[in-house]
Amino acid sequence: MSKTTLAFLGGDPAFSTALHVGRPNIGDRDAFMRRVEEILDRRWLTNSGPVVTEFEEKLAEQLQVSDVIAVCNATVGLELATRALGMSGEVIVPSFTFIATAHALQWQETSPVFADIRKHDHNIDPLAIEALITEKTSGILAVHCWGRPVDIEALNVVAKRHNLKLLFDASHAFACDYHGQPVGGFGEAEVFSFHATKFINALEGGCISTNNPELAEELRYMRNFGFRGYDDVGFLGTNGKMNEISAAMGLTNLESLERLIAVNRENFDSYQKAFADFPGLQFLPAPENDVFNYQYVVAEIYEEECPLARDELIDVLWEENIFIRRYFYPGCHRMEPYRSQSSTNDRQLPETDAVCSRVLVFPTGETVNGDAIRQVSGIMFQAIEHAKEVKLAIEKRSNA
Ligand code: T4K
Repeated sequence: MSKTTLAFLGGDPAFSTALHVGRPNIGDRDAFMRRVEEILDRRWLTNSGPVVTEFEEKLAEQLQVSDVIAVCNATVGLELATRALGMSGEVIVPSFTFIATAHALQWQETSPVFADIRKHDHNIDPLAIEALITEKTSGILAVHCWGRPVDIEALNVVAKRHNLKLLFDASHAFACDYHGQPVGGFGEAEVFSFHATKFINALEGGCISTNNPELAEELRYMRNFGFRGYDDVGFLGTNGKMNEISAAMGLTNLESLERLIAVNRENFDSYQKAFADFPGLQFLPAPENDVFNYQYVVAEIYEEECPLARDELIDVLWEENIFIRRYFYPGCHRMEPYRSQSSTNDRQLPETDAVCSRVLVFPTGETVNGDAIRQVSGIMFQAIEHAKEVKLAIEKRSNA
């Protein structure tokens, strides 16, 4: 499996077509095209059309909740939910997440207060939350990072004890269970992303799921400018609607859910095998005994045991056209506008910093298979065999 020369050291790239994290999964193309034709014939393109309604019904079934509100993306979904739940002042949130989680709060003029994570699953640490609660705290926005559910029971206890709203960013966790129950029905509401890179994609899109019909009704009005009926605007709203083509894509992909889990699962297992003896590399395990979507293959590189640092491995792989990623480096608390805020810039988040320095996310999904995975591992083994030359080449480049 070893190539003659690493691209980083002057050879040709291993992959002529780039290997990406987040390459979209695409279900039955014919079914999608049929739906698109019907949408065009119907000339009903958005504003709660029949395909969006069908998508919402199927999602509610899948998530086992009373209500699902489809939205244009998860960021807007989080903004809508934050507002509808009356969250204001400060909301406690992990820093180790995609920046959208924090921005959605800040966009609603609510300050994200960053909590540290647990090393073993990269999720918010319930024990870190209580120390951050002040009289301004109105809620907790927890993220099911990489699809692994947070410790929902512990968060329920903290939220109840301090009378806080509990909202979940479930962007990664579609088709993932917590103790046998689908993520989607916990807390006040949960928000999923159907962005192109997500397990189920609707091109762009998202949804809010809840078991509170009154909250759902308010969210439906809010996503449509606050309209409660014809010419009747009841309160401040925005445009958070999903369009019909997005819903058609979402519905079509939903029909392939079992197959997509199987593909991801097989890739996940291939990665564990191919890297079993790689020094200093540890994969985040899948949750035991629960349904899981395997959408993110996440590893950590422990520099003291690996001949190359995490970022050196990234440099080598990118030259081979293998675009592994170091999500969510350097953590939201080290990005603007949060970095410059006095409340944030002295915050110590040691686990977040450590995980940010170690994480590597590998490509998976339909466009990746066992052969590609073995090739990726072959290159990484070759890179550590030639660690000295790689380090020298990096030094030369930085001095050039
Ligand atoms: N909360 C959490 C925890 C999230 O992770 C996210 C989104 C959100 C909230 C917000 O959800 P949305 O508002 O987006 O619904 C990507 C996605 O853009 C972002 O949606 C996602 N999280 C995040 C984890 O990943 P980037 O900055 O990595 O995007 P980009 O353009 O670099 O794309 C990633 C890779 O995917 C590329 O290497 C190429 C590949 N790709 C991408 C697209 C769009 C394709 O192959 N085809 C495509 O169409 O953020």
